[in-house]
Amino acid sequence: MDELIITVAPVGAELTRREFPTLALTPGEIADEVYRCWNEGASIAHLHARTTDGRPTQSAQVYKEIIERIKAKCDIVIQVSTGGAVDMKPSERIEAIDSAPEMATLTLGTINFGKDIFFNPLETVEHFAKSILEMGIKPELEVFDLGMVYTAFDLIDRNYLLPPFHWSIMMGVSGGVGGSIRDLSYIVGLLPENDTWQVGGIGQHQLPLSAAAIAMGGHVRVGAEDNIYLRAGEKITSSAQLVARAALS
Ligand code: KMH
Ligand code: ZN
Repeated sequence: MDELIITVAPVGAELTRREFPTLALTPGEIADEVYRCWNEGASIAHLHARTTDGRPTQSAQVYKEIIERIKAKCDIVIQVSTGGAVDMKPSERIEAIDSAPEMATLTLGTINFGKDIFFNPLETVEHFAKSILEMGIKPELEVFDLGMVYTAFDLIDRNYLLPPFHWSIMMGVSGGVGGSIRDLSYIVGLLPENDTWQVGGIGQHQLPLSAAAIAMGGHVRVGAEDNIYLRAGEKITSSAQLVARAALS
């Protein structure tokens, strides 16, 4: 079995301090939180940036500052979000890759996202894929539903994406694929055998899907962006707790 890759997503765009009082917001706080997660076994940091008043931002300058502070502490692989927040224009979302990360997310289609719409029409996906490729950044193929896998295959056929491929199967978003093992197995069954993949379960799906992914030879994404509970009724104070639990496997 290959070594487990744990991606940590400690910030997100939607989470607030009202729900999660210890949420890291400033570059210094985010770097400290990522360092805690790295110490527990995380090897990729999926980052979102925030303004000084806590709103999501895709400013390359803010990402650069976060990345600089993280790299001063550890060599965790940096992955920036190109998903940003649902109310952002594509031109704003893609700015994040100018911060020179090692990886960036590439969401492969549009979904209802709770009450919002996470808008990713084909021309946006193509534009993001091309920009990521031209910058020499590794995309993470982010699928929230089955159709997005086929969109990725189409982009692979048309050379918008180059191997090796790393997939992120995000499960349990309201509007996307559910959180069942049956759905996970079906999607994983579609992926070429030598590709790597991780699962990111939302909320209560995080723990069982992580366990399933590990047992199936996949990798995991954990962190407050997706889930703020260690167990029913007990909130985490740091994403490092979720990383530590995944690393125990
Ligand atoms: N905040 C969501 C709308 C990503 O980072 O690539 C999108 C998201 C996905 O978080
Ligand atoms: Zn994200």
